[in-house]
Amino acid sequence: MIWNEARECMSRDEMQNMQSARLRKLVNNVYHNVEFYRKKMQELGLEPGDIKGIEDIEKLPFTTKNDLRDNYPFGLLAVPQSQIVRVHASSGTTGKATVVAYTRKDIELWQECVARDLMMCNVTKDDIIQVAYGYGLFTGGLGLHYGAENLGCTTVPMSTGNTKRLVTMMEDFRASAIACTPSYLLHIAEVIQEMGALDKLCLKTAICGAEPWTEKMRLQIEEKLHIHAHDIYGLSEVCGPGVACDCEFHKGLHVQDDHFYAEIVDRDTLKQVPDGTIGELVFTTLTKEGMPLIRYRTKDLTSIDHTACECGRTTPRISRFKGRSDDMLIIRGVNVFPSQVETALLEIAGTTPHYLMIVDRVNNLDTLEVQVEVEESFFSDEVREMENLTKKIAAALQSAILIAVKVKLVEPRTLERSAGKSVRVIDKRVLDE
Ligand code: DLL
Repeated sequence: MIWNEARECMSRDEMQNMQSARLRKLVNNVYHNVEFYRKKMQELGLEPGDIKGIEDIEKLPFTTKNDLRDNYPFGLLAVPQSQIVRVHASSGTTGKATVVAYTRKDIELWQECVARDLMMCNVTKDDIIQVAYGYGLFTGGLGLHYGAENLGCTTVPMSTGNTKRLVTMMEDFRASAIACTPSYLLHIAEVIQEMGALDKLCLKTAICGAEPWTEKMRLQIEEKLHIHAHDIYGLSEVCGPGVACDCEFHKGLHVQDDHFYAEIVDRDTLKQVPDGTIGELVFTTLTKEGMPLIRYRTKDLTSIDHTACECGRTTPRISRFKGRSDDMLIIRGVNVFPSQVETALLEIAGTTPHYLMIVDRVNNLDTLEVQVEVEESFFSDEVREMENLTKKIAAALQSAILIAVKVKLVEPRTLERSAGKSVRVIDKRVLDE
């Protein structure tokens, strides 16, 4: 079953009963099969029988990325390695990769979650979908691929790179959906424009995720390509894409919470916060077999809403991501998120969503330069016009992030494009250390 009305439209009480039963089973399983969790629970004086239902989840210890690294590669398996049929890994910028391992049932569960998400985006078996996330250790390509096949879509494993060929095939195959990072889709849109292909395409839906993006950028993609764009979220540690996705109402991302139990906790106290309050997203994988995780701290910042959605689903919704707590820059003591810069830029006519923030330290003072690509028509020889635009952007950024910013306008298509996750920040302060 894919559109799982029984699960996605359950009453909260019914869902909590199911989650409680699953949590009890999970805790019992990890206590007996994963030494790391047994030790952590023993340190807290906890036994499996102390966890009676989902309301007891706060008693359980957290798991962090460092715990995964310390147990690299297979120290957190809850089953013998012979039952593992697939491994993925995310590289990370420091230290060892974090590895995730799946049993056959885990892969089936993952496929079902991605298929449910695609249905949320109104994708059906009649669609032809190009999967343009990277294939390989990254979960994006294979995750979307198996989910789309599970739904019955005609699935084209494009992977990334060779954007012209992608556009040609989009036209020739009459592809109606594409799955890729939002920044790559913006680049694809530029190539479509260069090739004069827009009117020849049948594209109607994009399923974008794997990196933070703003609602404004989503609307801009919809407008440029005349399509519906959806936000899909996931992380390899929990399974990959398919953990949450937004429906046609775009009022938050529905979490598949029969499998992934979401909590939002205060970043300092690590206590749960009420609905609507921003905090760190924490997941417990209720049904995974190979490498189940308890209270995994994602570092992603969002809030949760347990009210039913206009689409009829009762699954909780998490708000569009504000960023990651570790993406947050502290510049001259002020917290700055790249998403604030993106939102401010997209308000100003003539700018594009292609920008790069360069943070440096000169004479012990932090500096921020924001390079912004401007539209062709605005990049004129009129020095005064350019100066005015520069001043306007600097003022808008200063009021958005509360620190002075040096703005540098750059010509269209000069900032590097990425087919995977985009690079928005170069922090020279860190690199110099
Ligand atoms: O990025 C899985 C994925 C693939 C999601 C394709 C969606 C589509 P990781 O490489 O482990 O897995 O990176 C996970 O990426 O903790 C977030 O910080 C960020 N992220 C993922 N989706 C979104 C999104 C994949 N829709 C990390 N909005 C997560 C904002 C996202 N950030």
